[in-house]
Amino acid sequence: NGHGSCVLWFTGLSGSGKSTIANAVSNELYRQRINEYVLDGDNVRHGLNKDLGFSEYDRTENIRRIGEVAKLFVDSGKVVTTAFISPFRSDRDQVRALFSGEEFIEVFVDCPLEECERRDPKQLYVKARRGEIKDFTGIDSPYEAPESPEIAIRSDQLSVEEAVQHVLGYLQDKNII
Ligand code: GGZ
Repeated sequence: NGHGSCVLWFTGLSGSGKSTIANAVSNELYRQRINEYVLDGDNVRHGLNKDLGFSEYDRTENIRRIGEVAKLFVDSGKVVTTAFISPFRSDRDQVRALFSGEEFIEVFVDCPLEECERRDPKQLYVKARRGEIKDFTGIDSPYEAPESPEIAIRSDQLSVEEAVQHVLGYLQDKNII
């Protein structure tokens, strides 16, 4: 297992491309025989965190638990990729504090709200605008963008492939992979 361990903590709006890019990074790491794992809504919000919704308290607890799980995986030697909106700066900073200096890599998937709304793959923004979903991030619940993320990706300007190369290049520069 000749590589370092870290968490790639993706953050960004719904529809920004977090999950798509995180999963593409994961596939490339796997192809390179790197011991990796992805935490996302599919395997966390439906299981460990199925008691949580989208209130401010619940989101903070969601992120706290995911941070602790990510720490366990990093301690076991993995490269962990997480894909959650994680809208609150203080929550992300609390997770960062669980890790040593170079282990926590914040990846800001930066996409203008207008573009996320244009994409609206699950029609959630339409529903939020109509008031059918309350506390929707970017509409009536805040998103606090990272101030100094290790990696920033303008997902409306880069292809998924380019985004993946950006992340992999960072890991190579830091001698993690
Ligand atoms: C934001 C919501 C909401 C509300 C349901 N606000 O695009 P998606 O569908 O697949 O991703 C969103 C996902 C966000 O869950 P996270 O665990 O990443 O959020 S957080 O980090 O803030 O805890 C969206 C769906 O859940 N979803 N209701 N009100 N996103």
